[in-house]
Amino acid sequence: MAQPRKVIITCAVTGAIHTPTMSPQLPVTAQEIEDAAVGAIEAGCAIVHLHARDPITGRPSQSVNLFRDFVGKIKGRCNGVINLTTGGSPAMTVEERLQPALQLRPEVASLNMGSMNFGLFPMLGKYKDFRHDWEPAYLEATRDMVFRNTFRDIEYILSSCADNGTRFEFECYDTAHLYNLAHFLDRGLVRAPLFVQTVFGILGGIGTHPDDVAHMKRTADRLFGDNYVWSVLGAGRFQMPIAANAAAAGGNVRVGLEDSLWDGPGRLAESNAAQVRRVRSILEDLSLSIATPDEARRILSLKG
Ligand code: KMH
Ligand code: ZN
Repeated sequence: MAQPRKVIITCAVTGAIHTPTMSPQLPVTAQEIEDAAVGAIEAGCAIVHLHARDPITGRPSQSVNLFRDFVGKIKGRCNGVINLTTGGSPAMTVEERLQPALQLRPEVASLNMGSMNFGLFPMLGKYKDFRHDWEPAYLEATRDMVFRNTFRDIEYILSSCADNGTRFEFECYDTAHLYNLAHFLDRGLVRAPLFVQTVFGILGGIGTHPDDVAHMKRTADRLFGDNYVWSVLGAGRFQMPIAANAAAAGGNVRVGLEDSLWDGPGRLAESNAAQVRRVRSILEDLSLSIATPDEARRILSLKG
């Protein structure tokens, strides 16, 4: 009898989109990021996608020392797969963004598959009385900012990590990014199984309509056939609807406070673990089974 499909849950615990004013639950310090990651894995995710923040200001940071601190401790406390960002924040250079993954050699690192606008400024209208001076300026600056991921940048990250066994969560925010990934596959610079994280609802990328989800999947199916593992991430209030839609259509899911601070209309999520529990119960209601970290390692051919 065929084995049931196992759904991989990724939890992105803090990111660089939200700022500390937006939720008291957003992990900031190394201890908070460590506890959030371990809590999410205990709640049922297989992979934790990690960014770091300056512990005093809460600003996104790619300091390798900050990452080293919590990565080692998370590994000491659980068996979850560690995925380190190479996206950092749209305000950082690609060299800066690469350093944690390059030096700490995680099983997985994110890799953003194209340049795009990345508009965080609409959030300015929803918050006042920011806790830190940098927060409104950070959001405002994205009006003019390009999230730069040129072909040379992508190649630079791939070649820099080529010898460390890291595999990638390919972040695709629009159909063009799928074609970019197909280009790198044709050139032999990436290999199957490709872990394709299709991203919905970032201002600058594809939207959140079910047609958008279906179109990304159709395009990926056509370009990659059986050579890819499909996952989805819906930003903000679209997190759970898109997860449910894609899971029912054969996809894997990403949740976490990086992508949405919410647990329902007007209700902040109490933790990353709470979002993992929420998506897990949706998946189980769909009669789907959840992948353990070791099952995710097998599905994605990780180095372990
Ligand atoms: N913040 C997400 C929309 C990265 O870290 O490389 C995409 C992301 C990028 O996670
Ligand atoms: Zn990220």
